[in-house]
Amino acid sequence: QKSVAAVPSPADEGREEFRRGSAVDALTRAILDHLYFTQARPLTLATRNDWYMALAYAVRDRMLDDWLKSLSHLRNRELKIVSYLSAEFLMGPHLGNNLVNLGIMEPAREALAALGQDLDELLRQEEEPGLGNGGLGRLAACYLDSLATLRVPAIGYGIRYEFGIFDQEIRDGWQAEKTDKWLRLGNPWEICRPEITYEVKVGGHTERFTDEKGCVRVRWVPNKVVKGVAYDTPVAGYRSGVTDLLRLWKSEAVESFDFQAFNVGDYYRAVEAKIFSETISKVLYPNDEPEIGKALRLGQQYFFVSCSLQDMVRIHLLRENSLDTFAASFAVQLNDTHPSIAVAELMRLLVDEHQFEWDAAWQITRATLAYTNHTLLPEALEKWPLPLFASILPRHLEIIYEINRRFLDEVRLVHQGDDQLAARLSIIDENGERYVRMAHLASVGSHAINGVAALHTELLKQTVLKDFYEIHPELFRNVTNGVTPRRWMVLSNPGLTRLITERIGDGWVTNPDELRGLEPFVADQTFQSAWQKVKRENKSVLAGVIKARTGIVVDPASLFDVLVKRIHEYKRQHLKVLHIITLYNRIKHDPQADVTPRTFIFGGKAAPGYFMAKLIIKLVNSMGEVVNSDPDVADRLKVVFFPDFNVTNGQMVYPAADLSEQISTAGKEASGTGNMKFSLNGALTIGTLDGANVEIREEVGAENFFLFGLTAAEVSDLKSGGYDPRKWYGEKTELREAIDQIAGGLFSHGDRGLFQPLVEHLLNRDDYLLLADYQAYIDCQDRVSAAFRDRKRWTEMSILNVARMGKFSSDRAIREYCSDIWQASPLPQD
Ligand code: Z57
Repeated sequence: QKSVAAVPSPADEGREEFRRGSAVDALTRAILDHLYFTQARPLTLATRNDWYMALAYAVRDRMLDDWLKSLSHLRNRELKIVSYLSAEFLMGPHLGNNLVNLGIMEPAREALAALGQDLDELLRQEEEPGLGNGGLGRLAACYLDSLATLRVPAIGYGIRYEFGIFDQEIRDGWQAEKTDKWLRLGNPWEICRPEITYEVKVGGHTERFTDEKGCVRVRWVPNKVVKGVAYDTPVAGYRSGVTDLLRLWKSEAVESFDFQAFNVGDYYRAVEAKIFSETISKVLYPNDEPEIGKALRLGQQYFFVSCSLQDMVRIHLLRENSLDTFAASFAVQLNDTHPSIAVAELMRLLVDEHQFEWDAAWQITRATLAYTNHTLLPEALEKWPLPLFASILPRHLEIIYEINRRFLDEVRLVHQGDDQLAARLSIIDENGERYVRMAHLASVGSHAINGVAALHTELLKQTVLKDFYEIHPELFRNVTNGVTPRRWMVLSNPGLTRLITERIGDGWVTNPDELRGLEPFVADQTFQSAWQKVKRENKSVLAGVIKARTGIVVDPASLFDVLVKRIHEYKRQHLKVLHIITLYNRIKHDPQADVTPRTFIFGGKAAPGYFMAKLIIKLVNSMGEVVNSDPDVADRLKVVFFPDFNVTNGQMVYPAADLSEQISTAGKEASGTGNMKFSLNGALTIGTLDGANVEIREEVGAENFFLFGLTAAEVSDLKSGGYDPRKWYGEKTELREAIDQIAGGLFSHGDRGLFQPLVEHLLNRDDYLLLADYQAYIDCQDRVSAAFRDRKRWTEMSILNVARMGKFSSDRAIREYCSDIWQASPLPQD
């Protein structure tokens, strides 16, 4: 092996050659070269990881042409850059996705086969970058895929956590958390940019001084300074010729700061400062809702926002010599309130560092920023205790006070005498202990505020942001979430992809409204059998994985009834448990009972500090043990808790589902995106009128969707009338029996204490109205069982679900953001 790495020549001739016939040869050569020159391994000693790395580098090389071309557009002042600020990017494994988007899956498979390697095995070798908790982080990843596919210049900015979301193990039925060491074997997809670094100040105090022009200015004297270093990952569009950028910041010590301390002999302090610096990007907070008062979390948010805005300022100044036109260069989207400190930081950069007048700076800030809200749960709205905020970001607190003063003055001018209104709108919560309300900061500092599903946006306007909506209705938009069909169909469900493409061509991958072209085949016998065969094969594959990971044997002919998502009481995993216990009891009461065989598959992580969520996991496993081992059940019901639900596992689960469980209390789930992944893969949904379920049902047709439960309006009426769960408990026999069994120790070897907190919660509070929705859910599940027995009808419904899901592509969502919020356009084709 003497040749240099076989990189496709940047010359067009080389790319054409590579894209056509000799792609396989070129890949073979490239893999061998990387094995030798990058991994420094002779063939005889190469491990599976060596092969994976060699392949990954060979694939990355093939992204460089488009990437470097796209990066050069960042300097083109005509093009607006979308900047997606997110504390989480749940990208999932890169290799498979890049092979799909570059269109080289088959050449890669062939090249490896000739080398005696199995592509699927190498795909499994990648440790996914789990830099997110759940829906919000995964949405950011889908949006990057769509931005690149739609040729929109974009940068995703976030944090390069050294440890992402923990790996979940199940021990004795309980969740155990294991540190996610995703960088252990190296990360071939990122490129460190040691020259792209910014300093970020922390703590200290502010001082006033008079500048050379005689103006009073503010100086922030921090007590710590840290450095952010850029790590870049290319994000290839689906055969679009554009590759966008994911730029994540790693925190490091600032050499100069260290050095000072070292000079005065304070070695220990210097090391301490280094440790503090490196702590900032150390670990992802594993909660799907905020922990208030965690200084490090605020430090993380400010750290990545400051690095990102400084980077945007640098890029803008490569295009223009003044920051006046900053808003024409960048559209900055705030993914929830986590990056909302950007409002104050952009003001600080403009006013303190670039000598802007307040009003001009404010105009630029609002024109640049827009805010997406992802939750209505009051406990999930971020707020920071004032003293904590002041100790970390003293200058920002002053700026926020000034923003707030001017904002409330305007409010008072228009709504004279309404002091209540001003107090409700204030960025500072003054009811008792004082807090900075981040959703208010984000709303005041943005030119657009959006919810993530139609119902969610309506409820936002009526509840958490009601006062903002009333004074500025023109700021509000809805952009219903979407997911990328590249990862969630083409990559994860090749069988279905092949079948669909045989019938209607492959245009649907970028234009999923073309899936409607499947409708003429709904009743077609041959097509139906092929459809069933694909689903059956996906179920068999999953059954194999379930056996390997849990030891439980499941029957691929049974109805795969799946509930996978973060564990949270509002998502009501325990309502599903009540359903399973009910079916179990029906069998126990009548061993001949006609129960449709089902496999119940649960998956999801609980926040490590969320006791009730962890208890729900234990309940699923304990109940499962009893049901699975009862001879009376005779394998008609099987309960599986699939450990460590993440993107990789999701790619196996969604394609194998018959039934998608979307059973949150109406009004609580902002959108949901798992609901879309299931339906796109031919699962039917049982769900409440919550989040995007409402729109999914509208699209697929009410007759192809199993609806149950209270509406959001009924939920709030019921609650305001004084909800008493005991009433339902008293009236519903099957419900009472199930709850009594949990309380009585049937699933805990007689221990009545174990699930008592859960039972007590249900009977005395039941915040999420499980008891009120129980009967409707059970009845609806009986309809599901009946429907599943009519195979032909079920298959038709499944096909229609896929055919009508086009709306839920993230491409559609991104087009809406581009036109309604960002005013951003695609790069012209070259
Ligand atoms: C998160 O994953 C979501 C909302 C949050 O406030 C936080 Br913090 C994390 C989720 C919503 O719960 C889903 O309903 C929604 O689909 C998703 O964000 C993406 O919008």
